[in-house]
Amino acid sequence: MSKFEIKAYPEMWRSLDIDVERFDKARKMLGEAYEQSFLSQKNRPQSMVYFDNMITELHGSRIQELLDARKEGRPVIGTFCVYIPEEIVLAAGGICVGLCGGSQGSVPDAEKTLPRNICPMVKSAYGFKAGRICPYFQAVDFVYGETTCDAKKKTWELLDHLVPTYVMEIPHGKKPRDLALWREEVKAFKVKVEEVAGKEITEEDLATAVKVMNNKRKALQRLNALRHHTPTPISGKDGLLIEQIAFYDDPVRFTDKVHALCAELEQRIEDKVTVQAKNAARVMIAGTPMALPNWKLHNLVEGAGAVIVNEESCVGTRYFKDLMDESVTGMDNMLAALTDRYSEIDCSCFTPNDERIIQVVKEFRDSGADGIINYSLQFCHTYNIEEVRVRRACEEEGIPYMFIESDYSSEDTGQLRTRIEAFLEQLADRI
Ligand code: BJ8
Repeated sequence: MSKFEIKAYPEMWRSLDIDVERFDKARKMLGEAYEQSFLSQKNRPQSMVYFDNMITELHGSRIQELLDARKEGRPVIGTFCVYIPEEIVLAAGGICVGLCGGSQGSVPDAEKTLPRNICPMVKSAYGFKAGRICPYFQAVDFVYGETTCDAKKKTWELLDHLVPTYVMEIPHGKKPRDLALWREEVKAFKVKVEEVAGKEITEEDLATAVKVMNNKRKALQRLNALRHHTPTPISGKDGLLIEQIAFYDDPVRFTDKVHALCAELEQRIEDKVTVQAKNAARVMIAGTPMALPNWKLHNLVEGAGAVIVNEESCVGTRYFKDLMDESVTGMDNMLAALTDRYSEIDCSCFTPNDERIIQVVKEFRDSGADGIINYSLQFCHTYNIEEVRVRRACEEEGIPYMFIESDYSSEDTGQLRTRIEAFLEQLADRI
C-alpha cells in the first residue's frame, strides 16, 4: 500500500474551476510516479524531506499562497521560460510561477486544437489550460509568453483566448540594436506588472528583489558545485527535482532549504557518504528543459546504474549561472543591467549561439562527467539543429556523446533504455 500521497483539496480546486474528477486521477498517478522514482532511492539526504513535502502540497498549500497573494492585490504571473525578468515581479510584491508543461496527460487536450507535430512542452502546457487540469494555471493573473520559438509564440495567440497572455518580444540576436529592443521590452513588462499590482516599483524594491534572486541563484550554484564532487553526494533525480521546484516555491524559503541541504551534502562528502555505486558512470545532460514532472531521462539513466551530475538546461544551469550586478543604481541603469543578465542565457533560439557550445564544454569539464547526453524534445527545431554543433564540439574535445530526441510518452522507453545502456558501457570502458 502506497504511503506517499499528494494531498487533495477538492473544494479549493472547484473554486478554481478545475475539472476535479480528472485532476484527482492525475494527482494519484503523479503520487505513484513520484514514489517510484524518488522515494525508492537508497540513502537520500535527510533534507530532501522538505522537497518531498513540496510535492505533497503541490496542489494545496502553495496554491493557497498564490490565492492569498492575489487577495492582497499582489500579482501572480505564470511562465514557461527563464527569460521572464522575475526580479520585476518580486519588486512589485508579486509571485512568479513556472506553469506545468512536462506531462503526457494533458497532450490530448492540446491536440484537439494544436497540430500534433509540435513540441510536447508546448502541447502539454496548452493542454493543462484547455483541459482545466492545472491549479497553477487557474490561479494566475496572467501568463508571460515570449517570442523564443515559433511553437510558443504562435500558441500564445491561442492561449490568450483562454487566459490573459502577455507576450514579451525576445530578439533572436545579441547585437546592440537587439539589446536596445530587449531593454525596451523589459521596461514595458515593468509597466504591465505595475498596472496589475496597482503600484509603482521603486529602486529600493528592485534592489531588494535583485538580492533575493541572486541569493536563490547562488544557492543553486552551491548545490550544483556539490553535485560535481566525485563521488557525488546526491542523485541526479533529486538534483533535477530541486531545479524543478525552484520554479514554483517561494524564493526566500527555497533558498534557505537549498542551503540547509548543501550543508548536509558537505557533511556527506566529508563522511564519504554517496548515492552512487563505486565506479558508476557520471553523466551530464545538455539540451531542452525538463519541466515537472518530466523525469523520464533521469529515471532511465540512473535506473541503468549511472549518476547525473549536471543539467545544462533552463531547468538547470541556464536558470542560475548568471547573477545581476548588485552595485548598479538608478532605475534605468538597473533595468539595463537586468536585461544584460538575461541576455547571457544562451537559448538555442539565438543566432549565432557560440556561447552555448563553449558553455556545454565548460560545464562538462567543471562537472567531472564522463560523457554528455544531449536531449531535445521532439520537434524542437532550434535544439535539434544546434545538436550538430554540440556533437561536433564533443568530437573535437574527445567527449563521449549521445543524442536523444524524445517526447513525454512511454512508447520509446525500451528503445531508449537499450541505447542508454550501450552508451554507459562505452563510458565504463573509459573509467
Ligand atoms: S530560454 S530553452 S525556457 S525558450 S523545447 S518550447 S524552445 S520547441 S523551452 Fe525554452 Fe526559454 Fe529557450 Fe529556455 Fe520551443 Fe524547443 Fe519546445 Fe522550448
